[in-house]
Amino acid sequence: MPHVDISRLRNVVLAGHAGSGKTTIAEHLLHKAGVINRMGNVNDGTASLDFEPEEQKRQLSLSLAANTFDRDGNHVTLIDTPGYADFVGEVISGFAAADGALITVDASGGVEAGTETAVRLSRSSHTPAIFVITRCERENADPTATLDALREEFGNKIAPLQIAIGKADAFSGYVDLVHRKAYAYEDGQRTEVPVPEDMADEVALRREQLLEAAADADDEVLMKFLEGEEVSDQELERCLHKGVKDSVLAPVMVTSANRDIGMTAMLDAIVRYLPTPLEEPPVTATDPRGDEVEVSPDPDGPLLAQVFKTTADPFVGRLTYFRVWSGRISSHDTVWNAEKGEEERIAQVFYIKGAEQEAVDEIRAGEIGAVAKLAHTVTSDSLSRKETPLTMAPLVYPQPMLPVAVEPASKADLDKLSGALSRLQEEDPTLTIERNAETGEQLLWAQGENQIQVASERLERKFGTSIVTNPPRIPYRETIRGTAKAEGRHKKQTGGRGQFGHVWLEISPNPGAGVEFDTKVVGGVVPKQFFPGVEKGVRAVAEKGPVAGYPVIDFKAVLYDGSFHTVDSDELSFRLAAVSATRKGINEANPTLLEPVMEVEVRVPEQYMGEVNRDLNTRRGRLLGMDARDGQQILSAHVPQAELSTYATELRSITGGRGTFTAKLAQYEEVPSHVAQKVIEEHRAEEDEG
Ligand SMILES: Nc1nc2c(ncn2[C@@H]2O[C@H](COP(=O)(O)OP(=O)(O)OP(=O)(O)O)[C@@H](O)[C@H]2O)c(=O)[nH]1
Ligand SMILES: [Mg+2]
Repeated sequence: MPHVDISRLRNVVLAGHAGSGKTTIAEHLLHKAGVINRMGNVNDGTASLDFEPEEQKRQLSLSLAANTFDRDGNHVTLIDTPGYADFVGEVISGFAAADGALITVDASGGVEAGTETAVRLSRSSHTPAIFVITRCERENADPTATLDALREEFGNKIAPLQIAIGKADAFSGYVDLVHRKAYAYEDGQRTEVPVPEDMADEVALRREQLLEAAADADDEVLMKFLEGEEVSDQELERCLHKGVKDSVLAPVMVTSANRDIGMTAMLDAIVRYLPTPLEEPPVTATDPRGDEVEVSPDPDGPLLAQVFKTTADPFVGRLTYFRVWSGRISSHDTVWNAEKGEEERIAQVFYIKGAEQEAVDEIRAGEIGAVAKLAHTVTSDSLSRKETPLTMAPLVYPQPMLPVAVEPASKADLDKLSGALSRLQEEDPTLTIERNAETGEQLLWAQGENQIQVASERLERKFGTSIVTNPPRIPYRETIRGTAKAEGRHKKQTGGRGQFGHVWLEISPNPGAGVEFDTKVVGGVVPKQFFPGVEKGVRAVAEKGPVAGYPVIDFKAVLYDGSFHTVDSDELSFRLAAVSATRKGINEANPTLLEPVMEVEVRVPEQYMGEVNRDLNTRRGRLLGMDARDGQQILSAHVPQAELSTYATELRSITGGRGTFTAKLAQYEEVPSHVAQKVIEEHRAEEDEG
């Protein structure tokens, strides 16, 4: 594909609720433009942008994928993204690279959680959008009701560009409200027809809504509109383009990919209404002094590019997708990664063509490209020149809230595991990996269970590593509530020199002050040189408590009596004597099990409050307060960590994907006895096994 001028580029992200038809639309557009010879289908795993085996198996998208087609001399790059909430990171990446968005809305589903996410990202990334009502011919589809739902949710800036003729099985075409023309389809053939008479009122009402929204974008048109003067088609088109570009309005189109209705109109709308990179405001970057600089979309300006995706490609290895904002990156170039302070050698640069790449001489400002085998650069990094180092604000991905413990499935997998996990995380910045120092577990934090499932399949396919996952261990603690005195004696007589140590310890609570050791020995019954041995014994027991093997916190042990043998006593003997005394003492001092309790903040739309609250109650949660912020309700509560291990999944199902939460450790609290009993039994069972 030869380069075109920056004023002829469109970078368009497709986003919307899961299953609303994004990939199918992309397939139609690419096919119409002749980029793919055969029209693929999501349902039989042949869609060109759902090319990963994990996607084909599930018949849905899991990763962003891109391809470019030509429309009347304009290069339109489509970035298809997944709708499923676990993979929202891909949508964030897609928005970061695009100048405009197509937001799909299923005609029978209306405004769903995925729609809201797309709208939120379109706003936060200042990416203008066109809404596409999809699957209008399906049973129960109601495109006009969907339009109204959009207006209700997002207000008057939602501007109908078309309205549907018929709905569900009777859906047969649309009225173009800009040009006041109607189109009917038969067997995919579009013919212009008179506007159906019975739609006259509806057409008048919707055109009024369109004009009202458009007038907001342009004072001249506004005057005409208010004075009831005629607005010409061209004026309206110009005004709509301006309104979309400035995010003053968002047009709405109606389609059915299955009946091939509205696809050509969508091609026209992309080119006509969505902004070119040249129309985008300058991006803000930071220079090494920390000063902000505005960088304009100029192919001859200083280089500024940002990486929005990294993937492990089976053929070319690590593949980095980037968007050039200014300047250009050529094949065999050397660029500068200012975040890492490293030079990167560029091999061949490519255009992204679905699963494949097309070699090109350079990627220019406004274009999206890829390069293989970068050494230091990861997603979100900026690329510039060493003479003009610049960084853009990093992409912000949601914190993963669902932890699982990961173990290699076999000995052979053990060696490869940590390398494979870090490459996996490179591909998906919404996953994090953590080695929990206390439980010794390798934790994978994810957005949801599906992401974990997909991650495990990818580990196997791409990196040849099999894993098993388990709920993470809860880092319980033990402590004591009472006081006890306990004796420990270690004596061994073997052939020559024996072993002898004998101590009396007083064990008492030491709230909030950790483990402490002290001595109150009178008359040298235990000589000083054995004190360290005694202390080691106490601390060894504190590391692995007698109740369920968890660390014992907040107790004090005082050595106050004992005896020794001039020949046989040594440090080891006293250590062993102290171990036995400490264990006994703790067991007699009313030991208890403590659990980590998290401070949880849940954000949900008002209507889910009751249900979320009830659910928190069943998790032994204690409500701390409620608050309203940005139109959402915020609940804060103390909830034991043990009750939160699958909360990310449950909250999503309660709130239809609209709820989010954060959690941080608040304090340790006593475990209720029925729960404690279970933990102790599990510990015993493990001891028996091991
Ligand atoms: N009846 C009907 N079904 C459609 C239409 N467009 C897509 N579908 C079907 O809807 C399902 C989802 O379509 P996709 O294109 O995979 O939707 P998506 O938005 O890419 O889905 P995710 O990638 O999971 O977010 C598939 O079974 C499609 O065949 C349409 O116009 N009419
Ligand atoms: Mg898809």
